[in-house]
Amino acid sequence: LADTLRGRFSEDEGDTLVGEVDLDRRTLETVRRITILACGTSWHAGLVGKQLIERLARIPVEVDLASEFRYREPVVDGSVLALAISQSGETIDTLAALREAKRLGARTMAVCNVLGSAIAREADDVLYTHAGPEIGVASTKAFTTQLTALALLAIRLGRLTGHLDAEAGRRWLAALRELPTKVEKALEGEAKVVEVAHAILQARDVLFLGRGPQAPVALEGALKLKEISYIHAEGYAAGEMKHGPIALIETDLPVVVIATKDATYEKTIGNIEEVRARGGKVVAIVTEGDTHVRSIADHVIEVPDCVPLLMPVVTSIPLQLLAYHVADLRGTDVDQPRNLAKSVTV
Ligand code: F1P
Repeated sequence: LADTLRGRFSEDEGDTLVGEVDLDRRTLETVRRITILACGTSWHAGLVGKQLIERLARIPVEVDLASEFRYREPVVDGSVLALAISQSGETIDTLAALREAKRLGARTMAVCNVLGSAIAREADDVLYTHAGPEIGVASTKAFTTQLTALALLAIRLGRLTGHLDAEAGRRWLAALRELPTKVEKALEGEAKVVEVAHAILQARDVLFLGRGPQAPVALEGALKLKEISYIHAEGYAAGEMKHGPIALIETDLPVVVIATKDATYEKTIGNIEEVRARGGKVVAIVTEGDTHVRSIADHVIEVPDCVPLLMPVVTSIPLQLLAYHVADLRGTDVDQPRNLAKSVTV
């Protein structure tokens, strides 16, 4: 994280991405819409990126599954900025989607971790995450650094569109700079995560719920658990519960709810109560010091507070740790899960 953030600020302007992305006000005037293209974990990062860019820069963003992009007729032209997100920079579906967007006239940009990778080479601009090599197949630090890079991009876009003034830009940057310390603090909660891992070890299914910025984190928490522990897990935006998934809740089903303190807190408490009323076991990820959720959840994992739109960087830490410990206790190979490749190139 610290490497992602290093050297990207110009203090006076509250400006970001200095020397990385060649995107000026004039170029941006032609951009009416951003289309994010990504697969898997990177797609989840894109869903958070959409919320960041729309909030900070007021540019409409759509998030496409890169693996689907070629199979429809996307409305893309020179007014679109196609933003490919890929840890490896080699994912074939993301590369093909980027090429297709380029063919249709879009300006292109990539958020990649691997220097000189195919997607990084072919995009007009690259924002490297500098996360270092990912040892395991499942993306972990790639995800948190993608979120950080997308926040930097959103701040930059906000400054260019004029939606963020210099003071607001500085505040967002200050919040970003605090993230490495908050992540360290979240990692200190590992003992509690191990306890939860023991509690859900025998589960056949696990649900993950989150709202607003935490909805994509719920999807990511579920993906991590399936990828490395092979437990069936599903993530949902909490508001979707009553539209179907609530039928799945039965006695002892573990439901991981991200219930940190933001504007959606009260609504999410409502979901915890719905789960409890049906006998589900609630594992809540909460803001440090929250006593209310502690009184209604079966397990509570605390994380330090920060700006809600940056909070996914912090809340994803206990979920990654949970997947890791469950997998480790079940004896699966956490670095090389069955059937998965680090770069999906076919
Ligand atoms: C995309 C991805 C990863 C996942 C696994 C398979 O990779 O879906 O998110 O963890 O490695 O590929 P990338 O395009 O981000 O490299």
